[in-house]
Amino acid sequence: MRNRILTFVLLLVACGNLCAQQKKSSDLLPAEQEIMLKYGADRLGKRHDAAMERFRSHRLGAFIHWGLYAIPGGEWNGKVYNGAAEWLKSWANVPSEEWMKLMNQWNPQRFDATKWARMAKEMGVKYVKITTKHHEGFCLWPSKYTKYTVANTPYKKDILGELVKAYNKEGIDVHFYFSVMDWSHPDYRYDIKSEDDEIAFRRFLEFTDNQLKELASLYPTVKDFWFDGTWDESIKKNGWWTAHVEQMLKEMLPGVTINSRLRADDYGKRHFDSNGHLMGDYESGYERRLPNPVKDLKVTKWDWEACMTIPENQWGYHKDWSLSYVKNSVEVLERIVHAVSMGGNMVVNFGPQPDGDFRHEEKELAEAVGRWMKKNGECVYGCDYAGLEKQDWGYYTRNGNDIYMVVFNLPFSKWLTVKTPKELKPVEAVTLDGQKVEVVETTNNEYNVKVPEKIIGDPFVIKLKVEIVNGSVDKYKAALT
Ligand code: FHN
Repeated sequence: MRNRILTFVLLLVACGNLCAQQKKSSDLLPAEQEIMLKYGADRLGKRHDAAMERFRSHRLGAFIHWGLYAIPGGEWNGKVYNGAAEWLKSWANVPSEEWMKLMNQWNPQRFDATKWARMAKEMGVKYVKITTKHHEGFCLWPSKYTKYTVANTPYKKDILGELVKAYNKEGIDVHFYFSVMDWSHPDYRYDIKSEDDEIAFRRFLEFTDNQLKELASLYPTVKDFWFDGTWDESIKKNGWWTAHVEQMLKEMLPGVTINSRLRADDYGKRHFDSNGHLMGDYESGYERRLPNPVKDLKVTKWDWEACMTIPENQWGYHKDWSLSYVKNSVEVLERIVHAVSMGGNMVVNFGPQPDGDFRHEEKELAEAVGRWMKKNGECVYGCDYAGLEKQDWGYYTRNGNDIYMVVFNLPFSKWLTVKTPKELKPVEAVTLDGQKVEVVETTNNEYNVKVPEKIIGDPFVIKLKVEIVNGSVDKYKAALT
């Protein structure tokens, strides 16, 4: 009998595991069917403290991918590789000892943290995510836990420290990108297949803890840790460690935010736990892609942040951008607004040159985005999902009773269709420089908003002031068909 009960219990557990693995992320189970997790989500729903509100209201950030990979810029032994430049070590199969010889060439004479911070300020970004250490293992700070750091290069200086200081001086928050996967570390394992692997990987996790604690104590103004390189089996089999890291950093730095990419639960399920709850503070799976503005409205239920490259897939500096499509500033702006319209943040990536300057295409793009943001930023900062049906002319964003219509596609009719939910009634429409715009009600809860006379080619914004009404005015009787 006892054996039968045991078998039954084991079957239940096995089924629980299987169901957990097969469930789609974000498919919530009814509460009574949820499985017990030690390392699942620590919270249900969004965080609403001041630090998280700050993260959310910023909406626009920049990413910096800077490491040794900037030196070869996608070329190794005369061969140019099309893939992401920061992965060159892997594309060209370069052993770590050889790759790390690039440290002898790390001497970015044109690097000026103050100029970087001014560029970010001009672009209108509210935070910058910096690669403290990418997969290659080279650290932009003088870590005492490895020899592969800026301190052991001809440049010697603490790049990360200089950047934190300069960005903070401009009022820009700094977020730390940190790759757990570290190609330079002898104890890193892609999977755990033996006891030796387990012992080595335990050492590796301790080393990683030390580096993280070091970063948190050397640079206590850091506002966010953005983990990457966390997809390997070795990490998925150590979900406990991912929960521990989140807790450790939150104890050291109250208010700090952590992305979902760090986390794996008891069953190795990532981002969303086996019960469908988001782990970490915001979802970070949207990389070089965005949720569909009609089909994926579920994302408005949690915080999320997307990141994008300017060329197709180059994060670190690649010397030849002609190898893939390069987005123009309007395409970048459209992605920024698209993210905000669905309640997300957008982070635009830059890959500085090995000399410490930015390539001219990046500078020009940052300037163009900045010009637009200066004029139109109020439809981005502090804005959220508006709750209106998407229209072909562009995107809605919302801040309280102000709904922003951000127009990217101009219709020939010169009328912009707006459909509101029953409880919302537009009371006024103006351009951001204050010109009044005509609004005509065409049928119940549907309006035509006139395109302003003077449109100068850029995507433009109409601010629709709305009031909340009880039920709709039934002016047009529904047809009896
Ligand atoms: O492999 C990296 C890649 O180089 C880059 O850092 C991006 C940024 O989101 N993350 C990884 C791929 O997901």
